[in-house]
Amino acid sequence: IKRMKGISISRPIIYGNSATPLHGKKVGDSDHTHRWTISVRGVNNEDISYFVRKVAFKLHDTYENPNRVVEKPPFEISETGWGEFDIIIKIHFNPISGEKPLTLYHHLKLHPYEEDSLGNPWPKQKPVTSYSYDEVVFNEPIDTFYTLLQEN
Ligand code: SLL
Repeated sequence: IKRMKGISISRPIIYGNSATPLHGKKVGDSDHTHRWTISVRGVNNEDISYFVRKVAFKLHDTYENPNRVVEKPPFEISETGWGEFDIIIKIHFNPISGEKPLTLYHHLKLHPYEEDSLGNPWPKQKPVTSYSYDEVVFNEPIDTFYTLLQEN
């Protein structure tokens, strides 16, 4: 294998969650109040599966099977629940990259601020969202991986 000395290449990703209230609709016999989705995706929903092999989401231990692994896009998990907590996101890259997995943290957000940006109360059906933008930087990438990144 040949690494590209002195070269860095990066790819943007967006990760985070959206959430909507259940408004009293019962999910089984649970006390869940919200439906939410946590996701890792490309900018403008660009397919990231050429460099992302799989994504592992570690949920709060109150969830059944809190370790959720998504092997193909969309890299997301949808659930219902009642509380906010930190989700550990582990991104595994295409094996040809030789890269170690990248760990990210996201605080699941269910509740809006009191008002929207115009000072109006948050509309009851408007999803609450919390997303972060990040650049995944590959330092001295393996040459074949570098080529793959550039071709996509
Ligand atoms: C804490 N913020 O840190 C709280 C934990 C956990 C949320 C919130 C349970 C889902 C289920 C759920 O919504 N957990 O019943 O499976 O202590």
